[in-house]
Amino acid sequence: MKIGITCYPTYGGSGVVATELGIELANRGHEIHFITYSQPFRLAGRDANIRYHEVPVSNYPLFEYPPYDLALATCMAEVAELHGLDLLHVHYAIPHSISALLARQMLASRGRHLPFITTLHGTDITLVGLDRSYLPITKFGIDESDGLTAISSHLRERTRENLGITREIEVIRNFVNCDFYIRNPELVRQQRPRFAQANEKLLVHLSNFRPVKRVLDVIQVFARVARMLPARLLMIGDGPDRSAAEFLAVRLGVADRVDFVGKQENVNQLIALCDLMLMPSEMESFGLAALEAMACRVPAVATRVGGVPELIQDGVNGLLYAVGDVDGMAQGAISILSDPALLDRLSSAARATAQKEFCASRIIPLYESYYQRILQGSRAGTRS
Ligand code: GMT
Repeated sequence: MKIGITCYPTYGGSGVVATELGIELANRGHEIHFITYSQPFRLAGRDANIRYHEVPVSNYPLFEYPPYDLALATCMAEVAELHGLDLLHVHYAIPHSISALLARQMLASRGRHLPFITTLHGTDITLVGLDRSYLPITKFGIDESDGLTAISSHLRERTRENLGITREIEVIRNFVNCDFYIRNPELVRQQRPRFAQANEKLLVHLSNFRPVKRVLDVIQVFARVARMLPARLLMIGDGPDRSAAEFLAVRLGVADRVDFVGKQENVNQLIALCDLMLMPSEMESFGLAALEAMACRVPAVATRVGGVPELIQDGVNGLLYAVGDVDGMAQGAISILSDPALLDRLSSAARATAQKEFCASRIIPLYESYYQRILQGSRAGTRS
């Protein structure tokens, strides 16, 4: 198949999923065209079967707000026509599904059908989509999509409840490449001393440091853990709450034990050095960061929100707490880190969950068969 993929190419879960999906599909012989405003960050250096088309956005003095969604629609239609795309797959509804809808209409006026699939990732429904200025058009874009998927059952239900969507929504959960996200003992032996000494436990947090991630809770939990056992914390990522988190680390007297390493490209190699992930989010429609950690044998102490319980089974492959329960999360982390047998049991179960349920090799075929269904339906004039 020839597939056009659009996403937010910068750091963020939906962009990661879209990019990894394109890479996996290209490895399986499909021709993938990324249509985005900059090159997706995990795409660098990979080119077999993958093309990247940058959306040119002109900025005339008249435009206080350059109309990116129109430039994107134009680029989608051009790429689809030039390269004979079979379909477009857009990640994150706003504004991508509306741009895809315009591209479909532009091509229809020339007698060519270009179906598009929208994948919902979370904040496009739970936060941004509920904003009155975006809600009606988000609902319209979703209703008009030829195919619609959500990354968890939770998000499917929220989409139905919040937006009143009644059409079929296919649940295809986040995935991870289990050959790439893996703990390599030799790499751990060589690299771990960069971040922790042999007697210290290494905790990790990975996010875009937005308020929904509650990075201040990460620091609060870590400070409690560090009082009880020798430990260090790796903070991977960047975003609006980073400086507040750095300041809190100073205030709680743990700044010398917390490493803010910023945005990183090979997060798989960093996560695999750690013992435990902290993910105290206010909301996660799925929790890709926890899945990436679990594949590396790093269980997560997380919050029982959104789609997280579809990934983490409390006490089996990680621990779940109420949002804001920093004492509970710290207690849980301490109990895991001070009991090698428990840590080993949770680590093995975490890896097994990633491998059995969320490996790319299992999830990508679900997308492929969904694409086929949409293509057949759109040829027959029906909609999924
Ligand atoms: O919260 C983020 O990390 C960004 C956001 C996005 O759309 O880029 O992530 C959402 O999509 C991820 C990939 O599908 C999910 O794993 C995250 O749970 C989801 N974030 C939220 O729902 C807050």
